[in-house]
Amino acid sequence: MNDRAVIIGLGRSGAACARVLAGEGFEVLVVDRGDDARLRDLAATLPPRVRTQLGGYEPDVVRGAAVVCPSPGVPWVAPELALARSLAIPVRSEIALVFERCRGRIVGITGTNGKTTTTSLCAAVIGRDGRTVHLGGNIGATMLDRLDLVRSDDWVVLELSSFQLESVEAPRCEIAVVLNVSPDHLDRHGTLAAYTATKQRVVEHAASFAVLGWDDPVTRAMAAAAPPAAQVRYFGAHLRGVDGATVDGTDVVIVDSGGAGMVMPVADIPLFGAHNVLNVLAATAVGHAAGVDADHIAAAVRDFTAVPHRLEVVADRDGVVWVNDSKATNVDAATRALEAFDRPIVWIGGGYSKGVPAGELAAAVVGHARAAIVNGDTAGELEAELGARGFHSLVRVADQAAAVHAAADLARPGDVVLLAPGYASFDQFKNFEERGTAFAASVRALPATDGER
Ligand code: UMA
Repeated sequence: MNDRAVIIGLGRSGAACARVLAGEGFEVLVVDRGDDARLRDLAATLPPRVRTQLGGYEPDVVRGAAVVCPSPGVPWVAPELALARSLAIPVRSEIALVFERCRGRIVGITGTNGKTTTTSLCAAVIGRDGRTVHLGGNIGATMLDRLDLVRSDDWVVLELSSFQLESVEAPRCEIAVVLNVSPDHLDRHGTLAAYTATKQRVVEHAASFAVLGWDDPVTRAMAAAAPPAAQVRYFGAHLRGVDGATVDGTDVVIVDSGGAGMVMPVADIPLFGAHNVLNVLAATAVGHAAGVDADHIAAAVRDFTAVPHRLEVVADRDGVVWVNDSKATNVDAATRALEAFDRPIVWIGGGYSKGVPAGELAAAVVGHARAAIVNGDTAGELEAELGARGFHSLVRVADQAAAVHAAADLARPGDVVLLAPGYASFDQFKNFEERGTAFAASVRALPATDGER
């Protein structure tokens, strides 16, 4: 029997595939276009049966393999994957293998923004009454290498990115959730329609429930794609005549068969911003669909703490609150962050462009920020767009470390300094986590003030 597995990309998911397939007796080859200390360290942790080849690979590396596993960062249309398909070699991503093999009850959460917070909230809500919950997916924790721990009555709560969904033909979730859709990853998916279709795939394969954002016309319309066996629930600030979770006056409520049941006061939600109220509504609708009662849902939300890099307060110095929203890697997320505060904002933004023009982000900055500090690859583009809108409280610096110093000079007591870049991090960092961690470190390293600024 041919027992060669070729894994493209030595990241978190590639390493998980390598460990699992080697454990099943495959001769595993992991290739990566990169070659650096991180990759070498990770390669050294893999089982002896796994060979690694760093620093590039031939387009026909898949030839002779029994299975090919691409990392999420490998475009689904990459030539090496096309070759595998033409040779009838199965192409299976880590997350596709999870869907094929998982015994548990899957809740799959996708959408452009709010995925990680909502996924974490859903896991907390479903686990609150004592059920076993496994949390993973795009959130950073691979699931394939933990499937042994999953029993059939356990819940598996997965954050699903468009990159991951692209690789799963039938993402069958017991509860499928699409939060919202706005332009992102157009460099990978080509068009907004293609990106939207990828997200809609979870709805098309929902087994029991589809939970959809009501306030976003794109996700609301996805109800038509749900199979007859799945019930549709919504979440949103203004539900009309449908079941789900919404706000009634000052309270989060569950609407079921037209009747409303109290969950908790909105004021008790321990997170910044109107978008986080929506995330809580989504988790409430999911919890209700999973059979969790309102008291347990409310208790889980009350005890929830912000996920790192998502409107995370990293310092409160001399009356200035420093907030890390490094996960705001697109216009929509950065706009929501800018809308989340009722105090003056010194905004830090700019980064690696994914092909979305800067105009809309500049307009949001003009609408909500007192001052802006731009840096990174898109600094020039942002400077031009902000200038064109008559916004001149603007400083352009080379990199994020310099931006933190500039912000310290500009900020006054009562301000928020908000890192919500609106772009990916790859111009200066490995990923958004590294960017957020570097931001927090730069803030902590600022010299102590003498109060005279
Ligand atoms: N690589 C190649 N050839 C390619 C593309 C990539 O060799 O054509 C190599 C890279 O050099 C890299 C390796 O592949 O060394 C791994 O790359 P990867 O970026 O696919 O990363 P993983 O570490 O496996 O992480 C992936 C997700 N990354 C992406 O989708 C880009 C992680 O999501 C996820 O947490 C992890 O699997 C576990 O499921 C991160 C992310 O940025 C958080 N996601 C995007 C987002 O949220 O916007 C979609």
